[in-house]
Amino acid sequence: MPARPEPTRRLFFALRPDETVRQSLETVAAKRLRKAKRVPADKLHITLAFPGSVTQAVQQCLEAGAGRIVAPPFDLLVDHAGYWPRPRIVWIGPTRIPEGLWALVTALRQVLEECGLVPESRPYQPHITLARKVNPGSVAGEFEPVPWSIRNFSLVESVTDPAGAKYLPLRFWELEG
Ligand code: 2AM
Repeated sequence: MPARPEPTRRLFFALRPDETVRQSLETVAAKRLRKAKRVPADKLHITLAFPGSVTQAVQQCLEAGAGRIVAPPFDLLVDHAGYWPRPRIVWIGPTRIPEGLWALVTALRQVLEECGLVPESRPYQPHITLARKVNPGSVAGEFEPVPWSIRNFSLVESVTDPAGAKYLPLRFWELEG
């Protein structure tokens, strides 16, 4: 009998806003995207690294690696909006990528590699997806920049059910230094 494939979980490392920042991001999204179906407020985040579907052993490796990261807290300013035509995504993000964010993303990419995952070849573009499958016409206007103090990072599981993907935060690690 063929061996059953090992169960996997779809994981990503992310920055998750606290309630105050979440409300500010949601206000921006509501103003910019009056008509489009928006990403729900509790799903707003910045992906740091994307392991994708992994086995339990790889997950353990990723968690151990994340726990060894030594990186300082940092601040960022979400002050820029963009549109990617191919996935038809509207997003917002920081114009300036702080040193601390580079350090964290570089460290996480290294952890993924150490755990045997294919290295990410695309340059890192921090973004908060506000809506998918929308037309460029729905992007309009300036917005009040949102300051965000990053004090920790999370491991999140994306679970797909008939109602769409749910994001379940599994663990978080404090930034210190
Ligand atoms: P998105 O915000 O641009 O959609 C869960 O799916 C999270 O992982 C989402 O934030 C999504 O980014 C990101 N993600 C999905 N597929 C990805 C991939 N192949 N590479 C990097 N990030 C990905």
